Amino acid sequence: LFRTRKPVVINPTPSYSKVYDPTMSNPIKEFMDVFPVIAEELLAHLRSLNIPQNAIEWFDRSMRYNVLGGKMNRGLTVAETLRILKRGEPLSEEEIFKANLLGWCIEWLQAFFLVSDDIMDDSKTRRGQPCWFRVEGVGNIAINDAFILESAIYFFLKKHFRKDSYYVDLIELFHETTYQTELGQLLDLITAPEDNVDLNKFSIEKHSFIVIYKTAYYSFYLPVALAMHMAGVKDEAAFKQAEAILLPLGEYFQVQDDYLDCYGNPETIGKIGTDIEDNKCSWLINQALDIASAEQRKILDENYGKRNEANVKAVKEVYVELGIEGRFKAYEEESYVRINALIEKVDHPLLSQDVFTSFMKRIYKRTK
Ligand code: GPP
Ligand code: MG
Ligand code: MG
Ligand code: MG
Repeated sequence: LFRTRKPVVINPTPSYSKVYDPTMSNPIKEFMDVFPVIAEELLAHLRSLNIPQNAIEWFDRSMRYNVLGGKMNRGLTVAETLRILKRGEPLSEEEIFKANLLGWCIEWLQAFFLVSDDIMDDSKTRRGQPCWFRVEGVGNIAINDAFILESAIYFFLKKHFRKDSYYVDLIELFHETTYQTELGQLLDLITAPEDNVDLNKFSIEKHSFIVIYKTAYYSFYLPVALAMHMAGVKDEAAFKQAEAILLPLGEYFQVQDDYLDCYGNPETIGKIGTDIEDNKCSWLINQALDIASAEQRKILDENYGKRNEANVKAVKEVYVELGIEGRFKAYEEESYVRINALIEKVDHPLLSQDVFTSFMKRIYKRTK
């Protein structure tokens, strides 16, 4: 029956061609080339179910809107790491495809998180366009779209890794990482109740837990651990050693995100910060609470967590008085030195320091 139905043609849509540039370097091109292939796999599967055409079109649109358009750092890291772990031995075409497919699985995971996070944070824009739930006609359907984005990961894993010895490791890793991220998101949300602003709830220890769980595991540990599985690493000690660097690196990355929420250029970061009005346990407010005078503390108590420009402005003025930006710059330098010292101690024979230095190079002093 479905053979007679008109197939959905996967022409690059604007959001794909926006990120696809034929002159880009090989690893990026190799990565980008995988997207149309696996997007078509999903759509072909839907067609085989005889799901009505309008659902296929919805699915396709949600996938393009939410998976594409990011920096793709996480996705690109899997193949990059695999290359480093294989010490320059050329990867086969199959290995390149599979590593990039795993990279796309992270991008799908991230799409699932971001669609959900933007609803929870009541955000306005993401990657320079309205958050998916704000698109006309989407609304709460975005919640189900987020679930579908997550399910696609396990569809891809089954299709391409079912026969590999490390198939179960991949599934477990995605499940565990998702759980860790959800725990971080839980603490992020309950530390920031909208109706009850209480800055006493914040602490730098809580902040550290939140950011390691909500960001570092899926953004930093996951891509490297996936590549390690593909490279045949089995020794638990190697995974532990990688984690010991990638979590601090991810923590530093999320502190940058907190900083950019307030001081970044929305045009560059593609989103408008909402941490102050959302009553978030951000790195910035924790620094301010640490050094505020009694009067400054009073201003913060009265203005933090309110959805009003004047209140946000009052908080930002206290940040200026306290030199919070300067404290961030010092933290950035300190993190660079501290994490590089950790990297220098990496000595597991199945790892390489280059895995971590390439990460650091990419994020140090980032502006987006
Ligand atoms: C980002 O925090 C956190 C996530 C993307 C994890 C979401 C987890 C879920 C289980 C939904 P953020 O809110 O600071 O990110 P941004 O600044 O990009 O909105
Ligand atoms: Mg959030
Ligand atoms: Mg958010
Ligand atoms: Mg943020």
